[in-house]
Amino acid sequence: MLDASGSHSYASVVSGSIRLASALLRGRPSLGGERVAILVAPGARFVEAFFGVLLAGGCVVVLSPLHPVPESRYFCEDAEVRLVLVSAEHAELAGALASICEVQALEPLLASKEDIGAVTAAALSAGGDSPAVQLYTSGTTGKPKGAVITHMNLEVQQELVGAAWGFGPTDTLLHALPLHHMHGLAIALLTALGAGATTRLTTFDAPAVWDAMHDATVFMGVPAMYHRLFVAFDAADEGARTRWSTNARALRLATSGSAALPVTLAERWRTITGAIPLERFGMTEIGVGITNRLDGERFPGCVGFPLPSVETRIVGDDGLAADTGELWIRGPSVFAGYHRRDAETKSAFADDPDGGARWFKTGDTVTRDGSPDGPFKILGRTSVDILKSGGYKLSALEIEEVLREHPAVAEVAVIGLPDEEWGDRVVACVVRRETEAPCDEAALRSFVRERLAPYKVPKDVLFLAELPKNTLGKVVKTSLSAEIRGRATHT
Ligand code: MLC
Ligand code: AMP
Repeated sequence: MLDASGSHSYASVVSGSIRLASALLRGRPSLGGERVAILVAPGARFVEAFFGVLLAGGCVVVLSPLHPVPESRYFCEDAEVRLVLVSAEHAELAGALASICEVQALEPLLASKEDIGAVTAAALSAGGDSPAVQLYTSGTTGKPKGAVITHMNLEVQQELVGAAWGFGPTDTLLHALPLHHMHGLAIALLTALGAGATTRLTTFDAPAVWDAMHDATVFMGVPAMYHRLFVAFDAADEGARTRWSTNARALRLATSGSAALPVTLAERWRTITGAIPLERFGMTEIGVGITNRLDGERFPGCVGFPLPSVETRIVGDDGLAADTGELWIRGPSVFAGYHRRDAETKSAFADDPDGGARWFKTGDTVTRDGSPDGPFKILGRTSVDILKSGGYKLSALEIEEVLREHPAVAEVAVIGLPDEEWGDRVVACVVRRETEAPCDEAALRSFVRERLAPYKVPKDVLFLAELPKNTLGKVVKTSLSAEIRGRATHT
């Protein structure tokens, strides 16, 4: 493993994890699925913290420094976290969580004494269907939900994705994805670790990523990263462009996921490297479900074919199988459910009409390109309230809820407008309350920024006299989007 502090062997990372697990157990047989939050910068210490909690029988909740305190508090409270492990660089951030849970510095625990016997017993009692990770994902009900991912889910993912993409010990994965989501954590990091590959963990910076490709074999990104790479490429001098394209051509694999990769971006990558990125479809709740083939034809604008053991069904509005409709998925990589949200877990699944295992309803509208056996094509979300900005799933309702707390906001509707850089550009349409002192776009954006991650802050706030509503008084977001897009084309 390569990080800002240097190179770390598997043996040293495993040993750090065992020392942490020994310290966490403190004489207990196992943490028994207890949620332990980690707030650690990308690097070997993150991996030690992650596996240390798992080895002790705990379930990891990954916190991010991107989240302001109210959001991190929400994750800890919702997950019933009792302990947060924090690395030195984030000590100040974690201080604010000390009133709701115990906060411990990670580094001294990583230096504890190894108790192999206790750790082995705890690790053996975990695994299978016990919870390994709780990842927060936005839904159609306001606040993010904790998706409980089991050890078995992770194992299956690691094996399926590793095999499908030909991962092995000679690979070096260039990893610049955030670690608090499925893509960075499991699809990228765990796949590489499972295959015994080298992982270079870093934060995303386009020129640095182009440079770091020189000793990598695999790069995984979201479309917004490819967009940024091209912006940096166009701004670079001839020498850098030649070097960067040589680096990128030498990669054996570049993948894209978490949002639709516009064909223009795919083709731009082809111009620079000779091939389009390998696009695949995934979700927090299922990991990667569908992927273009490593060695087969890659279909621009399509996400390919289900991985082995992943079963799919396309379902129309009438609940019957259809050519175009909602994608349902089932298989061993599908998550266990949302933490302490039985009703939402129940409504996320559908019974099988033939009496088989239940299906997970993805909320994505899909079809198969060309023929019923053709590659899957994602056509969009079934709900207008779920947005994808730069690969992050956002709930329009969560952002609206926050804006509604502002005294000058009488009504608000958050929509996603198509955007080359972000996929969905988050726009808040606000009707101001007449009685309050006037408030402007900057004030509302900073109001949201204090409460939610920066990537959830609306890029634009538009002040309108009224919002279009149906006869039941509900805002018609499709009309609102059309109206705003119409305005943009006429100005
Ligand atoms: C950053 N900003 C964003 C944003 N990322 N705004 C909207 N959407 C985003 N995704 C904002 C910043 O807050 C800042 O705002 C401004 O844009 C410039 O920020 P930056 O510092 O230049 O951005 P950067 O940190 O470089 O982030 C860009 C990015 C990042 C593309 C690297 O968004 C990213 O890491 N995306 C990956 C998300 C991801 O991993 N999703 C996986 C979900 S799992 P301001 O106002 O302060 O200037 C999943 C399953 C699956 O989907 O299938 O994979
Ligand atoms: P998340 O909840 O953050 O895991 O996001 C999952 C969602 O990302 C899916 O339901 C899709 O809407 C979207 N998604 C992931 N991969 C792709 C892709 N290749 N093309 C289009 N949408 C995608």
